[in-house]
Amino acid sequence: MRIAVLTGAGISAESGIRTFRASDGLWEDHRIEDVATPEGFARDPDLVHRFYNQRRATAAAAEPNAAHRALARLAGHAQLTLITQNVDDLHERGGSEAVIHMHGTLTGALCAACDHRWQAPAVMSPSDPCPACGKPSTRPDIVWFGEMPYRMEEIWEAVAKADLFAAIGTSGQVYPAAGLAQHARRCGARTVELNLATSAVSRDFDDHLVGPASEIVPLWVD
Ligand code: BV8
Repeated sequence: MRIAVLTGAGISAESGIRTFRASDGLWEDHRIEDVATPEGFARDPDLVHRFYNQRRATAAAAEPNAAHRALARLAGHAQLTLITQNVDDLHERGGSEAVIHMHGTLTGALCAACDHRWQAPAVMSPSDPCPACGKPSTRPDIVWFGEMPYRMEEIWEAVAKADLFAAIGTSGQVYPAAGLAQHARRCGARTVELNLATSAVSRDFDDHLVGPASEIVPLWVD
């Protein structure tokens, strides 16, 4: 059985990482869309680095929960493609491999001048020189609003080939991730949504499991 799973902030909520909705889209009184954009970074790189330094510290202090660990088990008895919108590394620390981080990772650094990528230090600042070109143009390796998510061809193909598509802990408000359930259905997959509540795309799913991810994902997997 080929299964494609898309996770969102809700799978990490019980690990203590705030979701975007829980913060009602605000951070230090800035709209996340303003902070998580190239324009926001150009306007105030220090503010954006502060935003990601804080999230990097929160993620490093968090532990994977039963939902992350259940998905790692699922890979043992299905052909699983695990796609996440999350930038934390809780899937990997919960035992999953080959995770597709379509919106990048907090542990990655990227040079805005020469596209060099490297392991991000815990705390980044605008004056950090790029280890390749030396320019002070370091940014988090995160896909911001208005930027193309990573590995979309691979994602579209895996979802098209899936027999089952599951979305876990995502509000379905951000595209192209939110369009994956429709794509799966159009290509013949059964679709299931696992969430605390309905999402903006619940109509795209055949089945719904309602409850906290750490309870319903292990039940669904096992
Ligand atoms: C692109 C990294 C084009 C940053 C993120 C108008 C219409 C349609 C689209 C657009 C539009 N205007 C603009 C767009 C495009 C835009 C978009 O969709 N905007 C939205 C706001 C309308 N999309 C983009 O810009 C994307 N790029 O379109 O590029 C392009 C084409 C060619 C060339 C160049 C460009 C890029 C989007 C990526 C942005 N980056 N993240 C960071 O993390 O700091 S998005 C970020 O927000 C997350 O990654 C995630 O994707 C999103 C938040 O979503 P969720 O993960 O779902 O989290 P949320 O808090 O919303 O929901 C939590 C859910 O969990 C809830 O459902 C809740 O019920 C549930 N839950 C809570 N607790 C639990 C739980 N479930 C279970 N158990 C629990 N315990």
